[in-house]
Amino acid sequence: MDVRAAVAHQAGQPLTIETVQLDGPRAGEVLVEIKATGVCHTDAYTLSGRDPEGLFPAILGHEGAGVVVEVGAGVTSVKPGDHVIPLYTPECRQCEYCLNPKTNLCQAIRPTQGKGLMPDGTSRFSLGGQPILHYMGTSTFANFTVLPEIAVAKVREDAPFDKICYIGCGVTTGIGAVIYTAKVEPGSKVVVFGLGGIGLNVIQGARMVGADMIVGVDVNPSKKAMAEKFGMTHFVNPKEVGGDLVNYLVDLTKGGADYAFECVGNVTLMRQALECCHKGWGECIIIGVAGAGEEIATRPFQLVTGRSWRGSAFGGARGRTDVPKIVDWYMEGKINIDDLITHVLPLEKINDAFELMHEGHSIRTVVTF
Ligand code: NAD
Ligand code: AHE
Ligand code: ZN
Repeated sequence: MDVRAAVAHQAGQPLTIETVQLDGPRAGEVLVEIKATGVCHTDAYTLSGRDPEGLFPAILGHEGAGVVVEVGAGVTSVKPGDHVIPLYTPECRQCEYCLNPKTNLCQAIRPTQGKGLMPDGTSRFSLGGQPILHYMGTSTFANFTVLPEIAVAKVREDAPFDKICYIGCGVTTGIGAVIYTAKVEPGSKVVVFGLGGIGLNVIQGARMVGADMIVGVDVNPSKKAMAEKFGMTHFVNPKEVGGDLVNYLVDLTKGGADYAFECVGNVTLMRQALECCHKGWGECIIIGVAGAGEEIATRPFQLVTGRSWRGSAFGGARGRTDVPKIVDWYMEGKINIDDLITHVLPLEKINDAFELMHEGHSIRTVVTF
């Protein structure tokens, strides 16, 4: 079938809106009509050429929501008409990883997903007879996409696509990092580096679990008001801190953070986020994605003395199990998504979403089809 997609032909070039061909779902796959998709910083990161796994030409996008149109042979968990959120972290419920409660990183299809292919090693998208690659197993910058059955979460049908698409990445990543990865306790002191689409959800999660002090760190002061609305108690602009940022944060938190979250993807901040943690127990959660070749460093003494670095992908959430619950939280008014969606654009204007992000004008832009 013909589908309308934003194609990334080359790193560093704008996306182009084109009609591409999409093959139907094969065994174990589902065809989904994408109704809305968010634009996450990770899409911009891959488009920039800094992603070691970035492949072109590809259809980016991993924060979508839509309706199942057709299912391939053997698909039992969803049917045409079901509302779904695509999952870049699938949940097969059978692999060694899914069976281990310590991780959400299902590896059932990770090798082919990282190569921009479906699990059978081929692409469903093509243009002029040449394959176009999938991205993160989701490719939501197209009005139809094909996904493995294990990579869709079935959600309630009264939830609006243009809001719940954000649960496909940013909301789950931020709130999940607090509740599933860090398991932040009530009364905690939390420091959040980066008050964008992820960091604001970390703040919202920290407030939900009853953190006492929620410090937000961002170089863009225009993020302050929104962060306060979501629960930030103290704002720090590193450009306005006279001396050393780590010392400043340790003083502010009277000894250091119980939990610090890096939501930017900057290795210098990853070090500062670790070092502002409390001696003996402070945990630094790395959410931000750093560019090819970049590495983190600290004095090993920081770890010897009880601070730890951990990472979180998709907030530690198991998509088919946890995403429907997060949609319920939204519908029950327990979490706020609406205020974080600052812009809504048609697919034809998707490049503006990247521009708004780079200029620091948006939190989340949602593209509707
Ligand atoms: P964003 O662009 O919306 O937000 C980034 C924020 O960081 C902005 O507010 C910006 O002003 C701030 N910032 C930039 N440089 C800074 C600095 N030196 N000091 C303090 N603040 C600074 O991006 P986002 O969509 O929130 O994504 C954030 C990061 O999280 C990206 O690296 C993205 O790739 C990553 N991410 C990871 C996961 C995961 O599962 N681990 C999921 C989604 C996104
Ligand atoms: N391809 C990059 C890594 C990108 C990355 O870390 N992705 C996160 C999700 S970001 C969503 O916005 C993730 O889930 N990682 C786990 C995984 O298996 O990809 C690189 O450095 O190669
Ligand atoms: Zn994302």
